[in-house]
Amino acid sequence: MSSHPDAAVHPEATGPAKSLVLKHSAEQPLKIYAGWFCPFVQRVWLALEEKQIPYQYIEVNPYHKPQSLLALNPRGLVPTIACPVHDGSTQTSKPLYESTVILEYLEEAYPDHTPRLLPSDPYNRAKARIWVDYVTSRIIPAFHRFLQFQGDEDPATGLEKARREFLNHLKEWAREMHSDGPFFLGEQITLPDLVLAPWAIRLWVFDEFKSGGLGIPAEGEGGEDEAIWSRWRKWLAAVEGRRSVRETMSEKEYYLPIYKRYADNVAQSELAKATRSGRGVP
Ligand SMILES: N[C@@H](CCC(=O)N[C@@H](CS)C(=O)NCC(=O)O)C(=O)O
Repeated sequence: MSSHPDAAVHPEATGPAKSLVLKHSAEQPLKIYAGWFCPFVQRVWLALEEKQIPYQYIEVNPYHKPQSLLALNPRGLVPTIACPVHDGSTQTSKPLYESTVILEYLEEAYPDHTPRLLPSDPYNRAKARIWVDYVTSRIIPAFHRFLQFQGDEDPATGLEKARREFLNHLKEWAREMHSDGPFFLGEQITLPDLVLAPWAIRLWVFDEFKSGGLGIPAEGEGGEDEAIWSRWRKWLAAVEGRRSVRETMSEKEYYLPIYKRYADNVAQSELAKATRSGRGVP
């Protein structure tokens, strides 16, 4: 089999994430098969760190799928986890995948680990899930349509439209935030924050690669949207300052070639292809 066109990613985490990987390289019943660069992985990694759940970090290249990954997840996507399962007196493990499913699993399987990442009240919990889903079904596809956009700058059809649609989704999400925050539901970090954080801290890709840049107005320049962008900035500052977020990040120079392939729309990952075909996320 010829090698995947996206397989040339740097083989391991760098910077702060490298230290964290080293701290979690020893054998543990719960294992996460991860790619250091992957925002879906980072969602789960953030939850493990927030909740201080013991885990073993196993780096795999999902564009060069090793048998160890395919045996657990036939689609060969990261994150994939191996969950400890007690079968009588023996301990075995069973696989799980899909970042949001894994997040829910961790919340239920480790009830004594705080912070709780969903509200205790059923209505509020359901409501939080709506905004978790909004990130996956609206914000991320719009992020990738904007990032992978090729073509003109026509305000009605071009890059400007892709940018506006992305920013409108961010604003709609931000409008639902707790008024003081700083996090989505208030003082505590919860799932809506964790599912968006990996993309929020990668917003520099638009200034780096797209003509006209990201386009979120600078402080005081948001016009009628100033209040909502101000709330967004407060949220983003809280997320960027969070230990779990800082410690799961690698050095920017290693993300650059990966995101350049998306910005040039030549990436062949399932995510890139799903964006091109209008399917959203893989
Ligand atoms: N829906 C999945 C998406 C995971 C995903 O797309 N991961 C990427 C890396 S960021 C991957 O494994 N790509 C391999 C491929 O495209 O073949 C989730 O939420 O976990």
